[in-house]
Amino acid sequence: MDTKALDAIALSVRSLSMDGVQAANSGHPGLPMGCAELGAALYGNILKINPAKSSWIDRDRFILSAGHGSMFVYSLLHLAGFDLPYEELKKFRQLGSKTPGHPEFGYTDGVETTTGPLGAGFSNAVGMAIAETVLAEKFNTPEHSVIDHYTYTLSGDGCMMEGITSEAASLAGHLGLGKLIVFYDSNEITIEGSTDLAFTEDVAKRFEGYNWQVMEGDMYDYNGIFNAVESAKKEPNKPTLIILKSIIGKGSPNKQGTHGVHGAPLGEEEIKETRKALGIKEDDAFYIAPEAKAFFEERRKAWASEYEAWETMFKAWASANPELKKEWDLWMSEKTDLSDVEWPSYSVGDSLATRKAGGAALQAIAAKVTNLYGGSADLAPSNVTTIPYGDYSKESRGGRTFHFGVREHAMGGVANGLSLHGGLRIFCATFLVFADYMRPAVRLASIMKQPVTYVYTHDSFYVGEDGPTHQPVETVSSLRIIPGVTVLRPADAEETNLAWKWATEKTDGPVALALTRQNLTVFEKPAGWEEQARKGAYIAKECSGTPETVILASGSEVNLALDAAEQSSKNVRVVSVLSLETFKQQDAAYIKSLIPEGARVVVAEAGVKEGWEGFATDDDAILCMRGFGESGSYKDLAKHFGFTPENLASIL
Ligand SMILES: Cc1ncc(C[n+]2csc(CCOP(=O)(O)OP(=O)(O)O)c2C)c(N)n1
Ligand SMILES: [Mg+2]
Repeated sequence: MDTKALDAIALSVRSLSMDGVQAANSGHPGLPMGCAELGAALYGNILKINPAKSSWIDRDRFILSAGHGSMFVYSLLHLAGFDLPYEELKKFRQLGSKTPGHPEFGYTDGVETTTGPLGAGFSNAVGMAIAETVLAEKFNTPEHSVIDHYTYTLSGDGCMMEGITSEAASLAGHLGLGKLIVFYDSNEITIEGSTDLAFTEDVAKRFEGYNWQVMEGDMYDYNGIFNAVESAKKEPNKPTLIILKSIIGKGSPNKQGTHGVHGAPLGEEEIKETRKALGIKEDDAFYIAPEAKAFFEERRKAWASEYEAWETMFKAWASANPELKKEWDLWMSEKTDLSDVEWPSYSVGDSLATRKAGGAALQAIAAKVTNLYGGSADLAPSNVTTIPYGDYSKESRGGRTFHFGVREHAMGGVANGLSLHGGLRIFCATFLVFADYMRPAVRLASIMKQPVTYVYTHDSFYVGEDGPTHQPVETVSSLRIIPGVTVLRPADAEETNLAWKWATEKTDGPVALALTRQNLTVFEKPAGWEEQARKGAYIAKECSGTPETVILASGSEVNLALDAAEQSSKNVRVVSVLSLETFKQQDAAYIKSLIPEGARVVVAEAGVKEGWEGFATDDDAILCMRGFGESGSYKDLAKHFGFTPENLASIL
């Protein structure tokens, strides 16, 4: 171990970080300065990466869960030789730079996931560690281990306080993810001051309770860190938490150890003092120690040869296992081939819940798309999401059904990590009303353009007796307003096939499926409806003559609209809106082809009206929910809330 070189790296991280934050006049110098030695140890010695091939599938993953300390990763990625030029460090937090305020997946070479919402990165790391075990189980042979890497993350006090971390840690411990190694930057400082204000629990005991291996050490003791990592690697059955006592902002003579250095520039004066204390010339901004540069020049050669050795092994594996290699190529390709899927088929008049139809579509896809994995937050029987390829567990890494437990937020974060890792297509499931428990993760999936599919069943007051807590009212609308989230609310089993197809073909963002608990009747559709439905909406039932009224309905309300149209004496066209947001993005001509000028427009959806107002002729023309649900049989509730053909017909 070359501690002199590591010290030079740590010094450079401190210098680059404090100067980056100072230049931006905003940001967080405390974490990068406080954890600089760990950064040096990680990028200097521990991580198996190849900056020249940053997408190498078998690289170790490093995730800065405490995303506010972003200059930590930027400094290290630059030093290590990722595609992050020196000039970018000087443009920290500027529009268009590769050094945004928090690490953003897809913007910066070497950044594995978007972090900032505390705890999110931790949950992503759990997902990545699971993905590693899945791919290793699938592709490794006794002769060749083509997948064999670790997942590391750095979490702070904030991450440790967040509930998502507890959920994800509990799951990771249960699953015995031995190749997950978490460093905890225990500086006992958060924004408001000392952690004594709000956080005095024994984190070590907590994680031991989760069935983790826990070690404690000093952030500034390289040997201690290396030994801890070695011990972590020797424990294949438990994830490891390495708690490192540290000093926030270490190196700043007057501010270190205080919350003042958490999220504010040091200031010109203190930067001068700090440079003096660190042995950097007074005006040497963005200083990089020559020893650090020289060290990484050598390190890159070592990384390159390690990578070449893997490639050679990979080629040998590929030629020895041509069938596996074929599957590998399928798994690793971004697009999913659905051409062989034997879709369940239905007849007009069939009556089944879209959750059931969803389950059938999922099974049909899973039979052909062998890298489709997923599960539910303990609601698989209700969500109808179990696929018949065994359970994923500590003992069985080959099972394709995850049991996330009752942990919706972590499920969302873990799903993101599974997807980000590469190689897998991921779905997860819960009741629609609990989508709110995982909303931050859905938002991050969208920001990161991850094609995760959310199966949200029990999508309205038709849930019935469980009452208002279980009856989504605002949930569909609130998912639709997250940019980049495609929300599909299919109206029958055939639309559900299309919805699953849509979700599985998507490569650039999450899809939420809103599915019913109650039965819906399969209705007759015009030729070519699928192509039109891809535009978000299509004419489900045409009337004779010019339509006087057009009903825009989604999901279960399409059946209702068809019945109401039948009862009405007017010329009524029924439009099924599978994806409201997609429909809104169509050109005026398409929208007009469905909603002719002059027609009365009535909207029916068993949710709040927000999102639909622009279409409806007036407020009286919207059949929606104007409050929360009630407990009762769904038939009684439908009457109570006016979701009857008679009532809808009365406003046409
Ligand atoms: C979910 C979430 N809540 C709040 C914040 C705002 N925030 C950013 S950093 C921080 C304190 C974090 O403390 P710690 O993790 O100990 O970081 P340190 O001060 O040690 O750098 C808070 C509350 C956030 N980023 N994410
Ligand atoms: Mg802290």
